[in-house]
Amino acid sequence: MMRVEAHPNRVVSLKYLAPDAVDAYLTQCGDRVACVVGYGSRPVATTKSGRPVLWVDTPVLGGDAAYEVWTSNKAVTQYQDGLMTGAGNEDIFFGCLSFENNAKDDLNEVALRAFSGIFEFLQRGNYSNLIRVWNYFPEINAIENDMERYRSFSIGRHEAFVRYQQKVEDSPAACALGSHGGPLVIYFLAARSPGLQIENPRQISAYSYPNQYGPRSPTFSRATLAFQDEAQTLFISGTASILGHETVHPASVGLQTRETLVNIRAVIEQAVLKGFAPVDIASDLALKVYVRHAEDFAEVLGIIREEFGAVSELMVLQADICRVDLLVEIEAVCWRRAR
Ligand code: 3EB
Repeated sequence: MMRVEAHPNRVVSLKYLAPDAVDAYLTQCGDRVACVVGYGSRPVATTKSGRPVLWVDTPVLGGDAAYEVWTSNKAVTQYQDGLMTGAGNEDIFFGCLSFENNAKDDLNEVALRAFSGIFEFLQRGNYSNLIRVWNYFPEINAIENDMERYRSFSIGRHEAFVRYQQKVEDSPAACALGSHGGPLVIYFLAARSPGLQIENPRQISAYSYPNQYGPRSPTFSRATLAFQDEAQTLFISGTASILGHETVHPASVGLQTRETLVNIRAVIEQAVLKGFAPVDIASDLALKVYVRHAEDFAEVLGIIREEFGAVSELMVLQADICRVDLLVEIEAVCWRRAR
């Protein structure tokens, strides 16, 4: 079998793959595979070849299922401890957690437990810098015990940041989306070297949102610039049609998509001001797109192609977004332009 050479300048690389392509790619990457996440409505525990998969129950638009595969440019060692599985090497660690959210547990308790586990792991080990966190859980906009579940989640997450003395300004890049069922699923990237937090001048920092969006602000940065020199990688949080702290264009998925792409460009521009090399959108960008209503898929994709051209890595999921008036959210990873 042909081996896929590691991209020498990429500490982590990302591919979005259809189910029929994932096993060949995993074989080609061998011991450099650090994290495999699966999406779709029919959960699977492993790929066909037996590689464990962290499953997120969200429909894939343009396919039945899809896989997100993270590799490193150096071999990783697999890790398992209690509720966390993962893989890492001397530079990076990917961790995966799933928490059943029984009716008797408030989601804020579950989120507190989850993030406490993450911070304890980070403080014990060699990877003290949380770079990027992905959060998925069902019924994100549902009201439970008089509180929207996203807001409950934000309370528990915030409490963990306080207990483990994390400054909110150092929050990782993140996203939080509604799955169709299953547990609270969290996966994260941590690194040995610190990242640089990037904010968007068009938006108030999420950790400073006024409390009309919930009693505790979400703890995330707009982006994290990770790794040094040629390996610089920008992890852009879930980005939406928000200006200041307010949702704009609540009734138009097309305008929301355009505003979101302007916000993504603004975040990249801020990173460039802080020393990131300009990005070649066609070859150095991966986009993961969430649309609230599946029927908006074609319109959203059309606008992305119009604005950004043929993005090499792109996946579109149907998911609920954490504000009821948001119809689309887009996250991105940008690698430094090869010279
Ligand atoms: C926003 O900008 C849209 O709670 O982790 C984006 C990214 C959003 C991350 C999170 C929420 C989160 O506020 C929502």
